[in-house]
Order: sequence, then C-alpha cells, then structure tokens
Amino acid sequence: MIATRRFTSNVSNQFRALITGAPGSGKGTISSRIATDFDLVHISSGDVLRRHVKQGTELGHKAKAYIDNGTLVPDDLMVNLMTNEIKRISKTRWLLDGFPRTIEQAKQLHKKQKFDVVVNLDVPFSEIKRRIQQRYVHLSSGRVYHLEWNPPKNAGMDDVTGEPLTQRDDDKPETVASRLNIFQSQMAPVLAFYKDLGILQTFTGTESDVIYPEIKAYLLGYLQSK
Ligand code: G5P
Ligand code: MG
Repeated sequence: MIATRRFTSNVSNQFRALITGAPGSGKGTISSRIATDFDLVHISSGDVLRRHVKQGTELGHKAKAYIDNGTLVPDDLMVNLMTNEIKRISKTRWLLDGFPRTIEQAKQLHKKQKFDVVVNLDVPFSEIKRRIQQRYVHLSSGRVYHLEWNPPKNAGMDDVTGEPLTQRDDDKPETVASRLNIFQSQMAPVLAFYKDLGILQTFTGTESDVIYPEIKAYLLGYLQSK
C-alpha cells in the first residue's frame, strides 16, 4: 500500500479506468481495493441506479422495472446518467464499474471520455451463481459482503455505519440467469471495441484474492510506463 501511494503521487494526475465482468464476477469487491490503492473515485452504475430507486427520483422510477427484471436500462438514460456522474465528481482519477455495457454506450462515452485502461474480470458462471446466493449489500454506500467469504463484523450490519444489510432484489436465481445471459450477448462487442483500442486486459480466475494482486501489478506497470 505504501509503495503504491508513493508511486502514484509521482505520476500524471489523470487516470481513467473501467472494470468490467459478468454480474457477480467481483467488480465491486475489486473496485474498492483498486480505489484505495490507487486513489481513484469508484463509480458503479448499478450503485448509482439503486440510489435513484431508493430516493424515488424520476430516473429511479424508470430504471426500477429493468433492474428488477434483470434487463438493461436503456442506453440514452445510462449515457446521460453516467456522463453527468463523472462531471459531478469533477475529478480526473476515477474507476467506472459496470458502464459501458453495450456497444452503443461504449461508443457514446468514447466521444466524451477516453479510458486509459479496461480491466476485464473473467470468472466462471458456476462460481458466480454460488457467490450471489450469499451476497448482502449496504445500499447507500455500495459496500458488498458475502456470508462466508467476507462476512460483516456484526451479523446483518454494515461494518462502517452499523446500518442493516439487505439482499438485492435482482439476486434471485431466475433474475441472475437473465443478467448472465444479457451479459454474454451484450458484452462481446464492447470487449472487442476496447481490445481494438489496445486498452483491454483480461484477468481469469475464481478467487478475488488471487486475481487482485495480478490486477494491482498490471496497473502499477501501466502507470510506471507513463
Ligand atoms: P450492477 O449493480 O452493475 P452487475 O450485475 O454487473 O450489477 P454485480 O451483481 O454488482 O454486477 P459484481 O460487482 O461484479 O456484481 O460482484 P461483487 O458484488 O463484487 O461480488 C459478488 C459477490 O461475490 C459478493 O457477495 C462478494 O463478497 C463475493 N465475492 C467476491 N469475490 C469472491 C471470492 O473470491 N470468493 C467468494 N466466495 N466470494 C467472492 O447492475 C445491476 C443492474 O443495473 C442495471 C441493469 O439492470 C443491471 O442488471 N445497469 C445497467 N443497465 C444498462 N446499462 C448499464 N451500464 C447498467 N449498469 C447497471
Ligand atoms: Mg457490483
């Protein structure tokens, strides 16, 4: 951690990254480690949407049915929401999680913002289905737990706020199946788009604790080369 901080303080102040991967592949889990180690603001499209739903905004009302059915929120809504979110944080060091996830979103975003790196998590679906059954979340912060692998210090409570944890409505097995199918059909052209730009790096495995050190080494190497 210390080595990373010393290192990142010497490099360009701009670092724009994307983490992608199937539902449950560990994007949220690994993003929180990247955000801490590399001093990036983590913006998860799913967390932003769920906050809108919780707050009952107009966008939240529009998005809720899509999320609950495990289908994708329309591209125009997503591009507006996420480009505004990037503007709102007014920082140049950020990590997007879960957006873009259609080729249209990728092309629209590319006109406004360019990624330096795209980290793609490749985790088998059999592992994902096991994990998601035991996921609990703290909705307002996006913190993620797993009953066995990463349990909260006090059962059912968020470690930081002490507020109750919940299960996501879209984590029911049938909704997870729909989300995985949509991921498979929609993400291939997005990954090809970033591969053609020469910025895609894929990490394959079943354990975040094994995958993350590889990602960290890759990101350090990338920054060192700048
Ligand atoms: P989200 O919120 O972006 P998904 O489906 O892409 O949702 P999700 O479910 O949030 O992704 P994740 O972040 O990849 O998964 O995974 P995670 O939460 O970190 O880890 C999953 C579980 O595994 C956790 O319990 C964690 O503790 C555990 N875990 C992690 N690593 C390990 C490990 O090594 N071992 C074990 N045993 N467990 C581990 O999107 C939700 C919805 O919002 C809409 C869509 O409707 C979408 O379905 N949406 C969009 N619509 C259109 N366009 C977009 N760009 C959209 N973005 C969101
Ligand atoms: Mg997530």
